[in-house]
Amino acid sequence: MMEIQWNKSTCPYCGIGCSLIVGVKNGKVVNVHGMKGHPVNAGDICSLPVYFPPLFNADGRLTQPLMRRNNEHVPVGWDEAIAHVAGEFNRIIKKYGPDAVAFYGGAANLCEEYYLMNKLMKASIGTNNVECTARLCMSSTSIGFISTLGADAPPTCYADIEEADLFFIGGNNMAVSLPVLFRRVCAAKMKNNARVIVVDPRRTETADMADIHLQIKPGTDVALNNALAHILLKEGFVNEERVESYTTGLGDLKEIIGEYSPSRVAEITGCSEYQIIEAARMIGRAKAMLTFWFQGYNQSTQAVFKNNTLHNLSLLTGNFCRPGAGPLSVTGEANTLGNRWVGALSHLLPGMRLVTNSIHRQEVADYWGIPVEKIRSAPGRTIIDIIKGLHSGEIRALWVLSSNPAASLPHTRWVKEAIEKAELLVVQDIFHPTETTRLADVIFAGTQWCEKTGTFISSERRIELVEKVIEPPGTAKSDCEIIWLVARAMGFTEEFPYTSPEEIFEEWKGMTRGRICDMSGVSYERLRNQTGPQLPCPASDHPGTPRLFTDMRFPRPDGRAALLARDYKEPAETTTEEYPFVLITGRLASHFNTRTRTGRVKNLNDVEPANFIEIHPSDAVPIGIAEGDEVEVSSRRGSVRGAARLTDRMRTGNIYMNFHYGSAIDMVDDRLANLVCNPACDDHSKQPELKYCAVTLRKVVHAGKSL
Ligand SMILES: Nc1nc2c(c(=O)[nH]1)N[C@H]1C(S)=C(S)[C@@H](COP(=O)(O)OP(=O)(O)OC[C@H]3O[C@@H](n4cnc5c(=O)[nH]c(N)nc54)[C@H](O)[C@@H]3O)O[C@H]1N2
Ligand SMILES: Nc1nc2c(c(=O)[nH]1)N[C@H]1C(S)=C(S)[C@@H](COP(=O)(O)OP(=O)(O)OC[C@H]3O[C@@H](n4cnc5c(=O)[nH]c(N)nc54)[C@H](O)[C@@H]3O)O[C@H]1N2
Ligand code: SF4
Ligand SMILES: [Mo]
Repeated sequence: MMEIQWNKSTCPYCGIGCSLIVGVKNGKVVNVHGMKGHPVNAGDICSLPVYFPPLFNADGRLTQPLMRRNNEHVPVGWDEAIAHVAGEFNRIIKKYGPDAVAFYGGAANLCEEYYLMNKLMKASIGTNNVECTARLCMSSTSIGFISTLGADAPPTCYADIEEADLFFIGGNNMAVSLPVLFRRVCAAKMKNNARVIVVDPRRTETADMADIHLQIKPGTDVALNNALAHILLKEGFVNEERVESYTTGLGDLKEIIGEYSPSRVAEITGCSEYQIIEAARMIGRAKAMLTFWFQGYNQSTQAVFKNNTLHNLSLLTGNFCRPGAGPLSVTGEANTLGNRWVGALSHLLPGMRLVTNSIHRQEVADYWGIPVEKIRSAPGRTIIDIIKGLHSGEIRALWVLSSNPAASLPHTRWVKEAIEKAELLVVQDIFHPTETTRLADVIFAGTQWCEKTGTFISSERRIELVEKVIEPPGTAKSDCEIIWLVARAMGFTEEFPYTSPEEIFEEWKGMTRGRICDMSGVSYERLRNQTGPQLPCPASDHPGTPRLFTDMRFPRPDGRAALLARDYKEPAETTTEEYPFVLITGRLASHFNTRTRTGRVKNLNDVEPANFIEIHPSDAVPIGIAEGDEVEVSSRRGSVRGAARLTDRMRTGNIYMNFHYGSAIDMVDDRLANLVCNPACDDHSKQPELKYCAVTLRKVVHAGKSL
C-alpha cells in the first residue's frame, strides 16, 4: 500500500486564494483540505475544492482533441488538430487581416498561459483582440482603481480584516461567494466588536449579520454613496485640509454631492432617510473602515462610478492605506488579478501597461524584440464587441480557453448565433459537452488544477505556485503546451521556444521589474519552499508588500488620489408596464459559475438539484404564483424558466435567479438566466449590466399551457 503524498497548492475556484493541501495516492487525488497555519485561510476551506477529487475522472472529461466532421465531434490526433487550427488562423489572417481573429479566456487561468496568449496575439499576430472573463467580473474595479488611484493596484490585504472596526460591504454576498473570508470577517466582528454595513437589494445571508442593512433599489449605489459623502461633509466628519493634502477634486465633489440630500436619496434608493444618516455617522465615527464591493457594483452600467464614489468615502474619512482601512478588492476567479497584470484584456499589455501608452508599447516591443509598430496602439475589441464582430463578419475566428461564453455572457441566443457564424471556433476546455464546446469546430483537451504547473496571483497580491501532482487523462496536454504548439505551427518557432512553464514565468517576470506587480524576487524555487509573497517583491530577500500607498502618495501625475464627482443615472433598461419587474442574477454556495465542474459532482448537485426563481410573496400572489410553481421570466431578449420560491428576503418588484444552470449537463435549454440578461455595458469599463434587466413573470401551466 502506497502512502498518501501531501502537496501544497492553492484553490482554483474563487479569488481569495485559500492555501490547500492535496493528498495523492496511487497517482490519484484522494483528499483536499485547508492548509493549517497559512496566513490566508489558516486551515479553513469551503465545500467547492473539498469535492474536487471526483472531477478528475468525471463523465465528459476530455482526454483527446475532437474535431467537427459532418456535424459530429470525432476524436483526432494532436498533430492534425494543431495543424488545422494553425492553418485556419493563418488563412483567415492573410485574407482578412490580424483583427479578424480573437482570443477569449477565463480568469482562473495561470499567469503563464495568458502571458503566452498575449505574446502570440499582441506581438506575433499583431491584434489586441485578447479578452478574458475579467471583463465580466473585475474590469470595473480595475478602471475604478486606475481613475481613483492611478493604477490597477488593490492596496489592502486580508490582515486588515482583524484591524478594522467597520466593514462596508456593497453588492457582495460574501457569505455565499467568499465563505472563508466571510468567516474571517464574522470572527473579527465578534472579537473586535466591529460594525457592519451591508448594501444589497436582497436580505442576503451576508446582510443577516449587518448592523445596518441598506436594502437599496438595484442600481442606485452612486446616489447612496453621494448622500453618505454629503452627510459626512455636512456633519463635520471630514478634515478637509488633510484630505486635500492627498487628494484632488474636493471642490468639484462638494458641488455635486450638494444635490444628494438624504431626503432625495431616500426616494431614489428606497432606503429610509434615518438609515442613510445612521450609516454615514457610523462611517464618520469609524477608526478603521474596510470596504468590500463586488458584482452588485461591477455588473452595472454605472459600475466604475459606483467604485469611484465608494473610494470617495474612504478618502474623505482618511480610511486609506493604513492597517484596517481602505478598499479590499476580492476577485471572483482564482487569477483575475494575475490575468489583469499579465495583460489579458484588450486595452492592456503585460506588467500593468496600456496599449494606448507609447512608452509602454516601446518597453514591451523592446522586451519582445519586435518593431514597436507591430503592437497596435488602439485597444482591441472587448468581448461584447467580439460578439458584435462575429455577427458583422469582421471577426472570423475565435479561440476560447477555459471559459464558457455561450452560458456566461448575457443574451445567450444572440451570443450563440454570433459564434455559429465564425469560420473557426476553437475551444480549449477540460469537459465536453459545455454550452460552448458544443459549438466548436475544434476542441482541445486541456488540463486542470493539479494536472499542470504555473502561478496564481490572489486578491491580496499574493503569488503562489500550483503544481502538477498527477498525470492528466489520455493525451490531454497542458494549456501552455497547446498554445506554444499552435504558435509554432503558425510559424512563430523562434518566439515560442519554451519547454516548461518555469521558462515562461522567468520571461514574464522580467516585464514586471520596477512596476507595482514587481516579482523580480520570486522564483518557482522560492514559492515551493515558502509562503508566496505579496507583490511587489523586488528582490529574493524581500518579504513582500502587504499594503500599498502607505505614504499616501499615489501613481497619479501630482501624487494625489482623485476624489471623483459622479452623478447617478438610471440603469440601461427601466421597468415598463410590459416588463414591470427587475431581475437580479447571482450565485449559490454549491455551484461555481457555469457549473461545468460543480454540476458534475453529486454532493454539490444534491444541495440545489434545479434552478429556481425568488419572488416576494406580494408580487407572486396577485399574479397567481405559489411556492414551487413553474414560472417563466421574460425580457425583451428571451425567456427562462424555474420553480418559484416565495421569500420576503426580496424587495417587492425585484426577482432573483442564479446564473449557474445551463443546458449542457441537464439537457434542458430554458433554465439559463443569461437568456434574458442585458448586454448593455458601463461606458468606462465595458462591463455588462448582468445584475439588472426589466422582465415580466407568468406561471406556466404544465402541458405547455400558460395562465
Ligand atoms: N459558491 C460560489 N462562489 C463564487 C462563485 C460562484 O459561482 N459560486 N463565483 C466567483 C466569482 S467569478 C465571483 S465574480 C464572485 C461574485 O461574488 P458576489 O458579487 O458576492 O456574488 P453575486 O451573487 O454575483 O452578487 C452579489 C450581490 O449583489 C447584489 N446586487 C445586485 N444588484 C445590486 C445593486 O445594484 N447594488 C448593490 N449594492 N447590490 C446589488 C445581489 O443581490 C447579490 O447579493 O463570487 C466568486 N465565488
Ligand atoms: N447573468 C450573469 N452572468 C454572469 C455573472 C452573473 O453574476 N450573472 N457573472 C459573471 C462572472 S463574474 C464571471 S467570472 C463569468 C464566468 O464565466 P466563465 O468563465 O465562462 O465560467 P466558468 O464556468 O468558470 O467557465 C470556465 C470554463 O473553463 C473550464 N476549465 C476550468 N479549468 C480549466 C483549465 O484549467 N483549463 C481549461 N482549458 N479549461 C478549464 C471549465 O470546464 C469551464 O468550461 O460569468 C459571468 N456571467
Ligand atoms: S473560499 Fe474560495 S478560495 Fe477558499 S476554498 Fe472556497 S472557493 Fe476556494
Ligand atoms: Mo467573476
